[in-house]
Amino acid sequence: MTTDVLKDNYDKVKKVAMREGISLFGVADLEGLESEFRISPKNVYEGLKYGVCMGFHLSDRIIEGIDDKPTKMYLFHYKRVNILLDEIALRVMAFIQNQGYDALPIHASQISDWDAMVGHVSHKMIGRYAGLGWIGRNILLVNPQYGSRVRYVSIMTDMPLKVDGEVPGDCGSCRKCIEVCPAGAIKENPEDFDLEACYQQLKYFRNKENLGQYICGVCLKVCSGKK
Ligand code: B12
Ligand code: SF4
Ligand code: SF4
Repeated sequence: MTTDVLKDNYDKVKKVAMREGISLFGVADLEGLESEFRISPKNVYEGLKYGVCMGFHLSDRIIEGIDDKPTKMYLFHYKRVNILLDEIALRVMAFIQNQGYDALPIHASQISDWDAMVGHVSHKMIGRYAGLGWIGRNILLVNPQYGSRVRYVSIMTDMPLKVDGEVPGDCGSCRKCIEVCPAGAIKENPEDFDLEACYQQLKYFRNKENLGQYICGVCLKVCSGKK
């Protein structure tokens, strides 16, 4: 496969995604990451070597409205953005299939295993290898431009594409999210993140604030990227 074909395919898929309103687009090489997929049977993902990750920059105005807990406006926004991302993924998937290749959409926010609290494939992992950002102290994917205020969706495909690859970046001296997290879940190192504390806080918000969803948004608000 020549680099021209890879770039041409990449440009075509990116154009479709951007036309649909996507803010961030990147492609990851998924070879060697199969152990991270929680999809069965295996033939569903076999041979899909490329991961297309697409991000939607959330409304800064809505995020700015969050103080120490999620707002109703954030709840509605969260739901609509998930629907939009899933629809965009379907359109991009259809485009790829119409070109004669296979494409597997990974839904924006589906939990496939509630006990393990995981989805089929991690968008943060694909996004990281697609050059869209780094894993921050809040363990979210932090994009240099939009910070953590981005929601993602991914597509796995066998369409040969130019790969972006991981780009360097880290939180540096920033510690804003550590200070504001109501659960005290965020630590100096992402590896020490207290997932159980975060989950219990989201459960509290879901019940006490009558949201019906595990959302928070406090660590998104302070992680706004460079402007
Ligand atoms: C289940 C889930 C949750 C669970 C717990 C998740 C968990 N186990 O970590 C709960 C309910 C607690 C939760 C909370 C939140 N979530 Co959530 N969640 C998910 C979901 C559906 C699945 C995540 C999953 O499979 N995790 C399993 C672990 C293994 O993977 P991971 O943590 O995603 O990624 C790690 C590994 O891949 C590893 N890694 C990275 N690269 C590599 C490479 C190799 C080789 C290896 C081995 C590992 C590795 O590091 C990553 C970061 O720690 C995803 C959607 C998706 N499909 O990705 C959204 C998602 C992660 N959530 C998201 C968000 C925004 C939130 C909340 C802010 C809630 C809200 N919307 O207000 C909080 C934030 C909490 C926090 N600080 O992380 C966004 C993150 C966007 C971003 N900018 O990063 C996602 C991607 C949804 C989306 N469509 O955008 N979530
Ligand atoms: S708020 Fe600062 S420390 Fe926290 S994840 Fe974002 S950049 Fe990193
Ligand atoms: S989602 Fe809320 S509770 Fe969880 S780490 Fe972020 S600020 Fe803390």
